[in-house]
Amino acid sequence: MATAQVGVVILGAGPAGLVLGNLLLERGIDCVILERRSRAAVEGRARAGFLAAHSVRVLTEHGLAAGLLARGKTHTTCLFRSDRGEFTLDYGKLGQGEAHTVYPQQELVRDLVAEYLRRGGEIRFGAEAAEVTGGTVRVPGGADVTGRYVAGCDGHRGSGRAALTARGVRTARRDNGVSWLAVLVAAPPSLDAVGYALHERGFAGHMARTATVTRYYLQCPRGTDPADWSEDRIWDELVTRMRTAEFGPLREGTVLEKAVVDLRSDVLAVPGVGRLWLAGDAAGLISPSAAKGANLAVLQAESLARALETALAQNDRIGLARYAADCLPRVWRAHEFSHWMSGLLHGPAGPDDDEARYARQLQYARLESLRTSRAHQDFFAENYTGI
Ligand code: RFL
Repeated sequence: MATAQVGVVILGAGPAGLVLGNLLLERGIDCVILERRSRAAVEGRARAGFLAAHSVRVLTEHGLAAGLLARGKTHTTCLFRSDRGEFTLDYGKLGQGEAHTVYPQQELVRDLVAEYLRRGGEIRFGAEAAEVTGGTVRVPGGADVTGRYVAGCDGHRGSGRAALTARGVRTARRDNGVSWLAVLVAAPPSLDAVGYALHERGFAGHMARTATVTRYYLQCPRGTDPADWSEDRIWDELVTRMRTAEFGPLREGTVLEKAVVDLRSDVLAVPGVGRLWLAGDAAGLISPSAAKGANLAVLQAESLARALETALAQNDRIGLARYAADCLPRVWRAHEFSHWMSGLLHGPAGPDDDEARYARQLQYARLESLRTSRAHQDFFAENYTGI
């Protein structure tokens, strides 16, 4: 059974779908969001935390930033550690002079859900989009929903992406071959900055989230089971890789969550065809090495809202073609930097042979260039904060 047609059916209530929904409502376009999980699950899922200046500008311009402006923390420095010492980059004074705002993704999602509902929007939680055909979305156990357009914002494993690839849209893909154990701990940040530690045992990272919660990353082999990492093992490894004997202790706390993230990236050749258009992780997955995923989701949602407004008002798809043309070069810049970061952070895996020694020396040379070259630092800052 099909319900009445809406302007846009949005799949997924993550950052991409919720920003898009809010921007469409602001433009007077009717939409409905289908989300397969419960509201509590969506609002409790801890992932990203670093919002680029562009994301903050978009959210502010559209009345979606009250929470992050009130509770987010500004970050302008990051530091690098290795057996050659430690240095800090004040990226807020380099490149374009931009900052990050640290605001946990689940809090942003909570704010976006509340604002979307306040604007009169409809979200169906527990409604999984099983299949997209033309403008119609099949929801098992519920009524089909039809829109003039469908926006697939349902992540990398969602139905939007599956429908596009089934239509022959091709993907460009890279597997970095490494994984990270992503850990969330109940402890205040140990550093004022994001910390990147290069170590022969593998990369370790420190990222602030809130005054009481910190995210840490530990590079681990592909196929790692998080259950093999006890709290003691996690802290022992963090202490070693973050070189606390040399640079000072970490503030330890209970491990709240641990998950393994494989560093993989891909981009669809076009983010939409006909009545189906994608944004966020659905359109492409970016490895978390440079914290770009949520920022690309906001960028694409803003651009897609504009394109859909034109398409609905003028009944043409020029705006949608422009969406692809505008976004893809920026997406690829983010991927290029993410790939560069990955090369900086990860030493060679496997035996200590000639190739491994060569790869490690390249890693140190890159780090040394970043420590000493103002041009390199400006490049870093521009790409680190830009989108
Ligand atoms: P999301 O957030 O995955 O939301 C998709 C939503 O769609 C729902 N869904 C469906 N609903 C209906 N029908 C279906 N068939 C559906 N299939 C799925 C899901 O339940 C979900 O609610 O995608 P979106 O909106 O594109 O947002 C992308 C971001 O979440 C992601 O890129 C970032 O979290 C990546 N990321 C980071 N990005 C940053 O910009 N800065 C960071 O600091 C940062 N840190 C991270 C990260 C990702 C991480 N993990 C877990 C991969 C840290 C980690 C550990």
